[in-house]
Amino acid sequence: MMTRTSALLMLLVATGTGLSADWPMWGGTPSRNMVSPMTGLPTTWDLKTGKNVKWVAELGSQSYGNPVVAGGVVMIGTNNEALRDPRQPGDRGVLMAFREATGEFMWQATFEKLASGRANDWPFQGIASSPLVIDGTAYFTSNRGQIVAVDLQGFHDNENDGPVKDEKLTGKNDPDIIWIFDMLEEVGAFPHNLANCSPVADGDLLYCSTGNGQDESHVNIPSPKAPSLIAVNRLTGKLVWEDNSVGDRILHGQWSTPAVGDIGGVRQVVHAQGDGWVRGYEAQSGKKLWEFDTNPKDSVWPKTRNEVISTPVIYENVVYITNGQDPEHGEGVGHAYAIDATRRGDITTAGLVWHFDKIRRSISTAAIKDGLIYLADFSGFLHCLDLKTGKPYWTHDMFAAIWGSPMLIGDKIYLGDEDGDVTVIEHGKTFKLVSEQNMGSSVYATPVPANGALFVMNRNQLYALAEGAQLRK
Ligand SMILES: [Ca+2]
Ligand SMILES: [Ca+2]
Repeated sequence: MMTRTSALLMLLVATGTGLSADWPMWGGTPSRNMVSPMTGLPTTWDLKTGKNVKWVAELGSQSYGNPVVAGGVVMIGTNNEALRDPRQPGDRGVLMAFREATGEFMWQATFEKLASGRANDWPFQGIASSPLVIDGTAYFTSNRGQIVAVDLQGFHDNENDGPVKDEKLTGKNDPDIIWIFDMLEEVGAFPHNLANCSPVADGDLLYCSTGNGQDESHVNIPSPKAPSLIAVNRLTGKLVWEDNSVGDRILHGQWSTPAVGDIGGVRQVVHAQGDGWVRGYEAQSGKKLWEFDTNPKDSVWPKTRNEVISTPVIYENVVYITNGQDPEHGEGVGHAYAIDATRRGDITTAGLVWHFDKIRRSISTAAIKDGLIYLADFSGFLHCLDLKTGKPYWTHDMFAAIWGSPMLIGDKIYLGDEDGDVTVIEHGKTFKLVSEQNMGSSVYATPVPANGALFVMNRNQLYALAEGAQLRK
């Protein structure tokens, strides 16, 4: 059980300088700020010669579940096209676990596609959730709209952990399930195309977006009474609270992931929802505290009104968020906001700190450090703004769509794009390019640092990069 003290200790360890720190969730910490104090990571590497490449692991053909690293294990979400077990054939969502030190495959959890098809579970998209790891348990969302808790060590510890003991497959390569919470059965969620939430926790409560949305008609919402956000006890897998402030106003789907932080002395869970609003809740009770509309009132879906896919970032009582649309919808106008989340009620006007409207549609999450905020958009631009005013210092054109987020590690920003380039940029008010490497196929994921290595995923491979490493060919 994680007490506040151990949570604080974990935070101190995670934010300590040097090389030793896991990356146990999307964003590294519950505030989701895409920064790490780690130093000594490579700024150049060469996939052809193997320079600074520690290992490479083969994934499925499409991989959208960003890597997390904890307890010596790296986990990613992908599909089943790199078939590792002939007993589990066909299109499936797959969570794969590898040894952090060597890249050796440890175990996988596979999930058959939902019978309802692409309305709820799009073909070949795999698992698009990043696990949250606490005390040796990994929590993630499957393609079937389930929150799944698994033992990080699987059956490698020779123990069947958790209330679930009747797993059919209990080999070393199989998942040790702790519990499963089915959001379709338990709260009536109807995920549009794919449930993808990367969970976050406060104490014993685990928070997850249900992904509830429209059906294939893009007009009808089959489950308007289903919640957007739920809190589940992470030890028992039982529902604690739920909120449905959106009702039948869902524009499309709900693919944003919640963040947790102390705001004005109140522990809050912050979640961007299907009507394009961001909402803050008292984390333990679920009491709604505030809400903020990320769209101008005269905007019209889908031309100018956006949904929110990026993750809110909590930093010194302010919430930073960009809006945008499903990549399938292409490019368009976007918005970025700084929101004073100490306010209460509808704070669209009263809580506005700044609004940046030179950004295009964005599905990327912010990186914040030293009074600067980095925001990327789907049109391929990386913006560096003043954190307090939202005034731009510089903009860099990547010349390809950006799906992932800028990751600020030490004083270097790492950012991937659809062309497969990972660009490294100096942190600061003046733009300075450090290097650019191509990863061979689209980099939809965000590069993440852990324990002296950089983990970069392309569509079908996961690379561990480290200064001085040499991959033998
Ligand atoms: Ca076990
Ligand atoms: Ca078990």
